[in-house]
Amino acid sequence: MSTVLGLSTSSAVSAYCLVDKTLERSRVGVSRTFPFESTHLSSRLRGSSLSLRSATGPMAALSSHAGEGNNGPIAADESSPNRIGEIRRITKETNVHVKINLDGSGVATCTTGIPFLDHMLDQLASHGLFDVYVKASGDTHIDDHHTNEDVALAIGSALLQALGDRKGINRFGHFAAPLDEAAIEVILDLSGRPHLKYDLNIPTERVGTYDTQLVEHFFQSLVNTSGMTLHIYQLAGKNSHHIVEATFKAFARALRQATEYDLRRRGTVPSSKGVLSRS
Ligand SMILES: [Mn+2]
Repeated sequence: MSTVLGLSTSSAVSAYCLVDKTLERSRVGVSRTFPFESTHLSSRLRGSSLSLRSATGPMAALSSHAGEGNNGPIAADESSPNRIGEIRRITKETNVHVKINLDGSGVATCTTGIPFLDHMLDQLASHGLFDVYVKASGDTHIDDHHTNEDVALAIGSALLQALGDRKGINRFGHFAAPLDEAAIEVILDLSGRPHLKYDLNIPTERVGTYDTQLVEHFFQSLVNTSGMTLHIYQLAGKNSHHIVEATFKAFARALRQATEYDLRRRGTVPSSKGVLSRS
């Protein structure tokens, strides 16, 4: 009974409770159309229908995969949890609330007080097909540094939470994205080990009001809390806006690859050690 709904594990149940409680006590005026509520239910149902179909044989699983394209959550087995992470991070400098649904549909609701960062987080949702909610307020009267950093730390922590035990995922992601003259390559591993190789040469100090030094700091912060190995290489590019935007697009696509399920894994941890952790 509970396996039909994909709720046979305690982590799935706790994720469900977490979201419901959060919606009840939310202080940020989440509307009734907030994507996490609807996609939560639909992903459970879609996941369960795939599980039932895959039970008829491997070819049925493959055909249902093809029918869904890359958009649907591909359940590794009928106990796949809902992969939602939620973080509230409150300091004297910032107040950040982040929710990420890895099996979303690309809905972005991002207001950080930093317009260019909102634009980049929209890319993360749209190209990663994640539902991304970010509400942040911070000491931007000083500069954007603390808010940029704390948003990235919270996104990394939310990713870590959403990934759970990482069973059945591809783990690795690799994508190169062009944007006109710019081309950026991103290689990542959801290894549990934080490491950033950052090789961008952004020619101007700012894009809009956004300090381009904050791009590296954003990814370093995200890497540190998520436990991700991330390489970013600039293949080409002259326009700062294009370079940064192509970076976020390539990152989103690579992260989508890495977080999606590998059907042949059948729900096992993609590591010869049998565990992917941050230690
Ligand atoms: Mn743009």
